[in-house]
Amino acid sequence: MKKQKIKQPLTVDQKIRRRNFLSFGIFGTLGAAAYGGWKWLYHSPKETAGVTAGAHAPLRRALNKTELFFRRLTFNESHLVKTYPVEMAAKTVRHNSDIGSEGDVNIDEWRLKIIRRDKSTLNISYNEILALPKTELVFDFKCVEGWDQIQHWSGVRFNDLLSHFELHEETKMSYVGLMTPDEQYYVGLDMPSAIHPQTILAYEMNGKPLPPKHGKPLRLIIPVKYGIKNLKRIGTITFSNRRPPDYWAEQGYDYYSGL
Ligand SMILES: Nc1nc2c(c(=O)[nH]1)N[C@H]1C(S)=C(S)[C@@H](COP(=O)(O)O)O[C@H]1N2
Ligand SMILES: [Mo]
Repeated sequence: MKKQKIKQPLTVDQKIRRRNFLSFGIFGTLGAAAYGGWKWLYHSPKETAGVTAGAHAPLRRALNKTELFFRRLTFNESHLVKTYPVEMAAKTVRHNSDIGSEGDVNIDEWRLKIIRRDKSTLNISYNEILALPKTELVFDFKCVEGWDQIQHWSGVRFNDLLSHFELHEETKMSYVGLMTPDEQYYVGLDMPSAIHPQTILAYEMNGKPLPPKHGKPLRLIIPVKYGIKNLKRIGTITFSNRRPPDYWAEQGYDYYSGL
């Protein structure tokens, strides 16, 4: 008679060994895949330094897609940033870097230069800006370096300035570029953020004309963005359908820098 092999139920030890084998197999494979992916990204070419810099090209492609996704999902012109009663505004306003806005400036000689779509330019004096409708804003200013402060700014809403000077064709473009008079500091903004109702060209801080270190005579205040985009001492404004140069994006910071 042939001996029949009876299938025995697995012992506890066998079960454990089998499960260990399976888990190590699965985690090992996932780990190897993750390592392979990381190595691929690590060795992938860096993006060509231009408007943005410092990231590996595939990562930048992913970042750009993520930016568009969140812009479409979360940005809404009618959504306002939280504002505060004026008494809550800091009396001693924090100060950060002064690239392109060091020292003083002569207000009588200063002009805001706006380059229209057709390349013709507008040269606007300080007094012409003061004559436009005034908007006040008390909000929590946030710097990427990790500080924030409730501050009080006033000036002309950027959108009001655009309508006053009939820059309708320009608002149909995708981006706005701002530069200091010496072109040492420059930022690029997407049009929806630029024409947001709380984006202002400020000439006052705590009800007084801007001191030189806070952007005399005119600075950008854009609460939907981090501090880096709030350019001090505006010299020139341009419009384009391609992203304008941006000082910090060239150093590897996020181009959009939205909140
Ligand atoms: N011209 C110019 N504007 C600038 C900067 C700069 O270095 N130069 N720094 C930016 C940064 S990083 C921040 S946080 C704010 C700080 O503004 P404040 O100095 O008025 O606090 O200005 C922004 N605008
Ligand atoms: Mo900043």
